[in-house]
Amino acid sequence: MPADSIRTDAAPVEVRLADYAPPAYLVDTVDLTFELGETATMVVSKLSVRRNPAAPDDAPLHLDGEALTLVDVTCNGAPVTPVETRDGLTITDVPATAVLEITTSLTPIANTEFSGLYVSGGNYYTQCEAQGFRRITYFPDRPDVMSRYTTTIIADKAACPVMLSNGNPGPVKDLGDGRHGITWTDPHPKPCYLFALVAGDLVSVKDSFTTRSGRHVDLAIYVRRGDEDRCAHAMQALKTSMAWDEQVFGLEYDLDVFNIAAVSDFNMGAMENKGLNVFNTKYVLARPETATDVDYQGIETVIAHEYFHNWTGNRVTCRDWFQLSLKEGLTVYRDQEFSADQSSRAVKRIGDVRGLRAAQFREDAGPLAHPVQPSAYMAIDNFYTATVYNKGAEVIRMMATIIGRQAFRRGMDLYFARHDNQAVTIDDFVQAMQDASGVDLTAFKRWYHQAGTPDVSVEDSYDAAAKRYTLTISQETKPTPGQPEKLPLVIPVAMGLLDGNGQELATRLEGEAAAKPGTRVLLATQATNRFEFVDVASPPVPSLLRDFSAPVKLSGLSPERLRFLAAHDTDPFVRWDSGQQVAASVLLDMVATFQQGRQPGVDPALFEAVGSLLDQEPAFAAEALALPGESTLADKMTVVDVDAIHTARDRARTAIGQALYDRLRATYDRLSDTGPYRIDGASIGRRSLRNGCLSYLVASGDAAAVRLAKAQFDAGQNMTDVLAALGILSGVDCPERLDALAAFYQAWRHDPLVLDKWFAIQALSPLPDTVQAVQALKAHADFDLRNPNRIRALISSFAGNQVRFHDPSGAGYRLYADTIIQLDPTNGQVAARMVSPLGQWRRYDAARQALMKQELQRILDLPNLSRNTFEMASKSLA
Ligand code: B3K
Ligand code: ZN
Repeated sequence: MPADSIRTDAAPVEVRLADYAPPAYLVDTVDLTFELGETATMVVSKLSVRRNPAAPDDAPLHLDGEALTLVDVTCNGAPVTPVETRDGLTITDVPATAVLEITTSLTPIANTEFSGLYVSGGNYYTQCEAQGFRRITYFPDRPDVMSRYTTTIIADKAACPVMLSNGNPGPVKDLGDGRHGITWTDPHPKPCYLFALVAGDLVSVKDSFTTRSGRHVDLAIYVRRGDEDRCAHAMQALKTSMAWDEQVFGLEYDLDVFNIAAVSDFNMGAMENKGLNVFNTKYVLARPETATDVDYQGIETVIAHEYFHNWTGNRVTCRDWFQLSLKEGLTVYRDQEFSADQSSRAVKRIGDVRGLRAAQFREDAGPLAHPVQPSAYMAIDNFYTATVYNKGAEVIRMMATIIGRQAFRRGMDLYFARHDNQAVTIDDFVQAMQDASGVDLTAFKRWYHQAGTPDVSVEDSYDAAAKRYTLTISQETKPTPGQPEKLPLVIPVAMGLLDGNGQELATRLEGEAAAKPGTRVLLATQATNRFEFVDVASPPVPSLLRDFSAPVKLSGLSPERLRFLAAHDTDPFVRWDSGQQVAASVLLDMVATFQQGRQPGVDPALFEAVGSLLDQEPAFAAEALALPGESTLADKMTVVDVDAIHTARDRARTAIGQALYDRLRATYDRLSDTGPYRIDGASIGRRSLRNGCLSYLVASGDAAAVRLAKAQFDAGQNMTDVLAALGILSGVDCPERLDALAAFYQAWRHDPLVLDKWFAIQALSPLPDTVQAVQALKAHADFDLRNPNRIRALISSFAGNQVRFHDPSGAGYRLYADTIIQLDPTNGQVAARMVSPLGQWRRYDAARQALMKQELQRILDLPNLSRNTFEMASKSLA
């Protein structure tokens, strides 16, 4: 199997959920021995296999393999001649129980895909999810094969003082030939995607945790020498996560060690391998001078996410990859709840919904729309999507809302009691929730199978004489690729009614014995549902979708009512969201005026709204102060007008900056005395609001504000404030901008994570020459097409720069597609995940559509395209 990965010279095949069949053989134990070498690593794998009673008794044993050199295979000690297939080996006549021994040879240094065993910075790392284990040895690489692993690592003592794998370690033995070895034993059965090996010259930061039942756990974070002083936050986050999972879900850690290794070449964020999480350095390393508040929060969340997988994913895993959201949706829900408990729940929810709308709603509206449980794929790595992760988390959240938190906890307990050490399905999870709550979730499950974001519209009327209030909720989901017909979903609408003074009214639905105070949940289950409220003393304003109780698009409330809710609602999410909707409609009116060839003014009500936020709680105010982003506005237009959106938003920001200059400056000054850097919610909120004010001050066009931003940059208090100032300056054509960019580069050129920020900030600049700047940065000595973080920093950030990516010349698209084309031969997974911005072509004008499609076609025309990129580009063009 000489190819580096599966390429499309062999016709790509679709894998379908409907074709699921149990494996012919199970593997009870796996005994691996690695003799590590960068150019030649020998892997000996001893498998005790047994025929699966759940499979037909004449099926042959299939072992997956990719980019491997097979050295030898024996069965019960006798040589066998396997049949080599396109994707592995088939061995016939394997007895009902047998020991297979398979020897393969690898070249980790040549592995540029970062899937399987690879080398980064002279050290060895593995990544096996979803299908990397087959790039290490021949094996039934599917999650329903769960085995107990023993892993022996033999390596050069000097090159690899550290040798890690899953489970608990044995003693290190000196082999007397300059090499040493260690054996790790993992007592928990696991699928091979959770296998991990890390070895090299690494240093560690250590700590410990005692579980509530008294197990002592040694904790360690392994990093490259020099990075030891950036691990404290990650370690704290780990300990907090371990305690939280015990308190909230009763889940304890189950090994004597928990290790984390950080690597700078990594395809995604992190990986939950049993007892040995491997992390992108971006989600481990932080010091106040190098990492922003957003980085700190990202670390806390991702550390928690991977730790929580120990139960939701590892102890109970997926039967097949169509069940991916079983572990990912649930674990995202768990990490969201964890993070909400660490700071402001409302601000966390606002951030999560922002992310959901930007990534998942857009995915749902485009050519790559798919259900939370997809039914077919070509390359499973393309399905680690916002839909599977974030909409999957929303589906879990809705279940918790519908059955109630206590029943949800009972459902979790039942799920673990039933399925510990099993590979199960989404249906199994929902069944546990149903059995624990007594609530029939059959109709609710449609959320897993139906793609698309429902449009929910409301109408209401008030009968003053009868004191009756009628609320009508209608829903419709537009067709998505392959799903022309949509059915109604079970939508939980958390709501309340406010009187004219913004006081919460107790509510009583017709037929209910007593009125209920505060927020209640209505279930909309049909195309149209009517809810009749009785004893409503005065005409109410409905507050709907509190805390964003369902992933839907809501419409139907008048601008006046939205303004009222933005000012008065008791639910902070609705307050924020209503304010954003009001701002969006003001901006879209400006866009329409531009399109008619006229110059719009800026609605002074916007100044009032922004001004009234300045005295509010800073973290919330910072969220509410920011105008909806250009992409958010684009999502609300049938044909996106990137230039009009950019100009309208810019002009509104300038007008706000000018109208509120003194108050913004006073707020900025009031928040300036922050003391030493602290990473709690209140401190983050203050920095965030202060930088929001700075951004408006500079937008006003005042030269003194530019000097203020430069002074904040020069003061260099912490990376949050430095980067905020740099970001603001990078959008202004002024000498300070060039000085700051040059100084930043000089200060941080040897620090990869900080240098990523330097690349990203330039790619995000709204200045007209950004396409040329990005082109030049691609040729910069520090740009590295091998490193996914660097590619994401420069090229993916650029795709998020709406006005410059969509440059009418097509130069932005070309540069973007060129990068995908250059990257695909060495890292198809990362290349494929970059395709989607081009797939948004339907939303633009005819000229841009043609240019975007042309680039997609150029990608598709390549010979030897990876299966991953083929899937993304062909679906995007369809
Ligand atoms: N489970 C991994 C993602 C693996 C991605 C494979 N292409 C990280 C996570 O979700 O925790
Ligand atoms: Zn995950």
